[in-house]
Amino acid sequence: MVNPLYEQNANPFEIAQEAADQIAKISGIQSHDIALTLGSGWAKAADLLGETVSDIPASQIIGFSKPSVVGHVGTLRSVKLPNGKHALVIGARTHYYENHGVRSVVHSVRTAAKTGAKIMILTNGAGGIKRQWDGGAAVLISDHINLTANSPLEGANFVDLTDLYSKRLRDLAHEVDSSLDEGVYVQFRGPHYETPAEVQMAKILGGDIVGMSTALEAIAAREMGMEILGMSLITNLAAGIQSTPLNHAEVLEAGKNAEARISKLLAEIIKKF
Ligand code: 8IG
Repeated sequence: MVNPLYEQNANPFEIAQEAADQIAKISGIQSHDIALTLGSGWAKAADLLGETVSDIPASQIIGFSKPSVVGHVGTLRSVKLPNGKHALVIGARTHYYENHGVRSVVHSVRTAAKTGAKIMILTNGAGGIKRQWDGGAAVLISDHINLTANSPLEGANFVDLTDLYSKRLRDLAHEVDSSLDEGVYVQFRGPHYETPAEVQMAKILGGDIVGMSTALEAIAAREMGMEILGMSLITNLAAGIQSTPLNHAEVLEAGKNAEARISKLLAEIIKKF
């Protein structure tokens, strides 16, 4: 079936509502409180959060496409947290570089909002511009620079992005781990990694982290009125900051090594919400 989001005249919010209705029906959970997108290196967090009520292949839900990247899982999981709240764990991220359009990129976030989620946690694996982040550091995203030259918003919708990455939620994260650094996330289009010159550009612009996701999703989440927490796992130093070439296998390996630690951290942070 062709993804209905590709139809020029489709209403992406209606399709997100339909997706949310399907999730409610399959999981039996009428409303979720928070949602998490788990990027590279963060997948284990899903198992630590609480009791899995339902694990739904994303391909069963309208508007979701199959993941195209090894290391990205493709399910939507409804988890009951120890405090009784319900979390929707999104293991199915569509990246901008897949060329399915921005509507597909942010469909999961819009769907999460339609399930009732008021808090959106966006995680990713990313490159670090700060040398001290070598070795699997988890970093809170304080702001972003969107270098995709695109927006998930359609029409004259002038959404405010001041405090896009909630100070309140970052403060709660710091209550769990006061040593957590913060940084500005720069979304590049990908899928190629940056040249060293582009990394220097990002640094001069005020960036600390380079990645290929999250910024467009955060904008869509804010449009939906959600409060956003962003976290990057620095799996590699950005090109030119580290002396050796980047490769995807090493990135996955670094993610795996950090996975248990950062997943536990995320689970602890969520308990505060
Ligand atoms: I993991 O160095 C991961 N994702 N753009 N640059 C960009 N994305 C990334 C990187 C990186 N590492």
